[in-house]
Amino acid sequence: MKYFSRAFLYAFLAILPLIPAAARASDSNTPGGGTAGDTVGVSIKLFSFNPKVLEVPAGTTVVWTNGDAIEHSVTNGVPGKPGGAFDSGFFTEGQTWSHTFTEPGEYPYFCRRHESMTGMVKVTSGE
Ligand SMILES: [Cu+2]
Repeated sequence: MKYFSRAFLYAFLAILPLIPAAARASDSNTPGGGTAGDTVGVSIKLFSFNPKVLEVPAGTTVVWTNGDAIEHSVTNGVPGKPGGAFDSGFFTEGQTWSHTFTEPGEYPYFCRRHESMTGMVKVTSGE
């Protein structure tokens, strides 16, 4: 009897670390926006945003990942004329920055340090 209870305890301890991970995965699939948008990634590599133009439904969280060994920013607006809707500040290789788009519209953005780097997020109503 004692053997079985110990085995059960070990089995429980073995799966314990998996529980928070499962909870996190579940949370990331149900953002507050409540649309099908979920989370979409944009990669930054070789001084460009990929995809350069991204169309998402309102409520979507966009995550930019910097794959360059140099700092970049994701700044709303066009070079020399920031829009003010969002600005990541500088982040470097391996780091991410995310923004949730709640209002439909077109959101151009650029990198403050490299003016050739531009991109666009088009947010649709999601209906
Ligand atoms: Cu840059």
